[in-house]
Amino acid sequence: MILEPTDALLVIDVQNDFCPGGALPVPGGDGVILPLNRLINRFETVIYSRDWHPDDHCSFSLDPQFMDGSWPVHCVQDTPGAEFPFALRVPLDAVIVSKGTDPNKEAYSAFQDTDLKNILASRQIQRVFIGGLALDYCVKETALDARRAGFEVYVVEDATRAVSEETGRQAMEALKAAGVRFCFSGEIK
Ligand code: VGL
Ligand code: ZN
Repeated sequence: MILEPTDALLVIDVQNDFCPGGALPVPGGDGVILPLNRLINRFETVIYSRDWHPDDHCSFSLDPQFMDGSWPVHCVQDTPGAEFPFALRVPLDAVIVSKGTDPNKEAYSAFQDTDLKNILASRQIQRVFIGGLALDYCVKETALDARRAGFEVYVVEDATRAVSEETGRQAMEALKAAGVRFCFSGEIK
């Protein structure tokens, strides 16, 4: 796959709390950083999303089940857990969209209540490549929304990880059924 100026890379929620040692660690979550760093240098358009919750967000549970609706406190605005890992390449002029800021609403997709669609439209983006965390939640919902918005969508398999194996498998099925394609970072030239 040869990159075009109308391609964008979406780096979804690569944040300390989703990496090992964080509040809601995704198994092997920090493994996405290396392939993403390589890709970040190659794309003209790179957009970062971050989970950016108020400290009373509705998804927070005192007895978290580590599934939809029941998460530990994570990615609270302006805390170290919400920051990008030091090892992740983030240019000074990076475009960052914040989501999950409404205390009463869960928001997995980076399109939900953000400017993402307008940002992509203003740059005439046609194809989006998506990596980051987690495959079974925010990457999945972002990819589905990107399809609904009419983009050609690739999830970069080696640049994403799932919270659980089971829901990760289900996510891949759902994505394939929606016309989302999968590729490896090494195939992107
Ligand atoms: C996410 C669980 C809770 C994600 C966000 O970014 O995939 N997962 N909040
Ligand atoms: Zn969250």
